[in-house]
Amino acid sequence: MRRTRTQVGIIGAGPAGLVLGHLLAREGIDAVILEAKGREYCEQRQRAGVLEHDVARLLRDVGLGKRLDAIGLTHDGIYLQFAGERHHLDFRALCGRTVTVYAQTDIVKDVVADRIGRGLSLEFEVADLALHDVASVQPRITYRSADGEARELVCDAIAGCDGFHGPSRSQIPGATQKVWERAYPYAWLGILADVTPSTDELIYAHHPEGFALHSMRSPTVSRLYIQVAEEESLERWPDARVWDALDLRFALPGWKLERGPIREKGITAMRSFVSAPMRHGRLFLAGDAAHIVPPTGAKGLNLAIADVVLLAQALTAWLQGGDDSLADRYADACLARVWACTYFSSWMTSMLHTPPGQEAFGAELQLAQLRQVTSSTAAATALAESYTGAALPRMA
Ligand code: FAS
Ligand code: PHB
Repeated sequence: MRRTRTQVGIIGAGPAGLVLGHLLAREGIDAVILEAKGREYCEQRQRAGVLEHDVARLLRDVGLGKRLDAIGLTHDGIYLQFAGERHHLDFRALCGRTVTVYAQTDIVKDVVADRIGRGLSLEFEVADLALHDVASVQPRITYRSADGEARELVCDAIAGCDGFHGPSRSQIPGATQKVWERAYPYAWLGILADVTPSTDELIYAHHPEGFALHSMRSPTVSRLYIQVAEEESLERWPDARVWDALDLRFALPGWKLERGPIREKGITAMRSFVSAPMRHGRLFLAGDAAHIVPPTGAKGLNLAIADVVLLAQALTAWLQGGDDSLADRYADACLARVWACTYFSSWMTSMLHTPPGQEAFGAELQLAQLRQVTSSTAAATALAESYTGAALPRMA
């Protein structure tokens, strides 16, 4: 078994692992990123699409803004649609912040290209990865490299950025771990279509038949979602049925939804999930490895990046300056933001989705909430501040 060592072993090359590696490299901290999937899979996996105000600024500040500035779409707000009305919320006017439509796949491509270009360590298609002695002073990761060689990586610290289904969270001892979760009785069916978006900014639509979202990826590619049953299968949703459902849920006099070839279709379960603590010994969890939010608030990706901004600060102070006070505070500092985003995502989800068998009373409450958010400046400002995101955290 080939034994190597690094300061930080990072498991997972999603946004959390890649941005963490990038931030650590800027501080001169050595890290190795280990990813189970191939580069092309990671760069094509359709997920998030909206960056918070400060996340977009962070990416620019750390040298990852070139393509973001070239193809990212700055949006001043969103539309909320309900009961045959469509209202615009102007975030820039309400709170002075905007969001940027820039796909998670593009962030992954940017960081991977930058990391490989710098000759920094990033191993794809690793297998049989296991964590060892995470509470000791010399935590280790064993794995099989893409070419089949058995390897052992000795670390000063391990960052578990391996998503909801990765192995890191299970290293938190059951006696200390707390988990909070809520499953929603519906899912999202998402499509990527080669058609010009029929709107300038995102439309979140409440409808008795179910929620719909019109997003986009570029002036020629649309990204749309509809609420479907939680155990739904793609086979029951041929393209025409998807477009018909979107037409129904976005219908507005004088407005037309343009159709085009659907090049990708997928179903995402909806859940809220938080696990604590996000640290055990020298293992630190970040991103979906520790928490999941329903995508209605566009928070998952942004929360993952907020975690690693804190983690990079903590590991730099510790591994360079010997000050482990930030590392001690890491988990609690993350959880404050995790719960704020969990609340907002759950609130947006409950306000906009029609659960199976909803009573008329519940539908009227949703409409009253939507009318308040689109008529009260205070309520609209609260949504704008949460959607565009709080300032990225600094512990020092
Ligand atoms: P990720 O899951 O992105 O990355 C974890 C990485 O770890 C993966 O590449 C995985 O292959 C790797 N890994 C796992 N086990 C491993 C092992 N044993 N060894 C090595 N590597 C391992 N958020 C939004 O804001 N808007 C959306 O519209 C949206 N849509 C989503 C759709 C889907 C289907 C999913 C699953 C999530 C969606 N999200 C969305 C949330 C998503 O964007 C996450 O918040 C984001 O990917 C979190 O990034 P990471 O924490 O890096 O986790
Ligand atoms: C997307 O563009 O994929 C997207 C945008 C906003 C959301 C969820 C997904 O709330």
